[in-house]
Amino acid sequence: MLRNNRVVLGVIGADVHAVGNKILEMVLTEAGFEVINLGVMVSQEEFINAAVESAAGAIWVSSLYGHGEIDCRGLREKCYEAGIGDIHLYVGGNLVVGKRTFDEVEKLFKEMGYDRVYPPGTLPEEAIAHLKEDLADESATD
Ligand code: B12
Repeated sequence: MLRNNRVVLGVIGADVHAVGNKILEMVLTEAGFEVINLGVMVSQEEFINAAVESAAGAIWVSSLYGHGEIDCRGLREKCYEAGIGDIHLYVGGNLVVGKRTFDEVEKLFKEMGYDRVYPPGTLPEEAIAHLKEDLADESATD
């Protein structure tokens, strides 16, 4: 049994790329998750407030326009401050601009406290399988 099937979803910062967000909402919903979709141009505070209010098991952050490193930094710290430090934080999209390998990008975002980091072109189903594993592991240790 999964402890919690609620996922807060949104596109962080001043980013207006809306299509992937809609697709993620649809695929997560079809997979049986309850999605709290904050849409585009979402601040860190809005992610945190929605996760606290809904007692979500995970936050899925998208960043498509290249400013992910700035926009995403500090979200884990804000989770701790809000008392949800152990929530699963996933991030995906076009996270940085310039020539960096995905290994470098993944390392950077993991150091910022993200549990899972996805490159452009990731199929949502892949991340959904990870989410199911992560939430199932958690309920096994409850
Ligand atoms: C359409 C588009 C726009 C439209 C957006 C309209 C709208 N309201 O949606 C407009 C014209 C407004 C736009 C503007 C800009 N854009 Co634009 N845009 C695109 C374009 C052509 C398609 C985006 C799209 O819809 N893709 C289809 C969806 C289905 O894919 P997706 O968004 O990647 O999402 C999927 C995956 O990434 C993944 N995913 C996403 N998030 C997450 C999160 C998790 C947890 C997981 C598991 C998976 C996941 O799953 C999603 C579903 O399959 C892309 C190029 C491209 N081919 O991707 C550029 C692109 C994203 N844009 C880009 C840029 C630079 C900009 C601008 C900065 C341009 C400018 N100088 O003004 C502005 C930024 C405006 C802003 N404030 O956001 C760059 C980003 C570069 C980077 N980050 O490396 C791209 C890649 C173009 C390029 N090659 O340079 N853009």
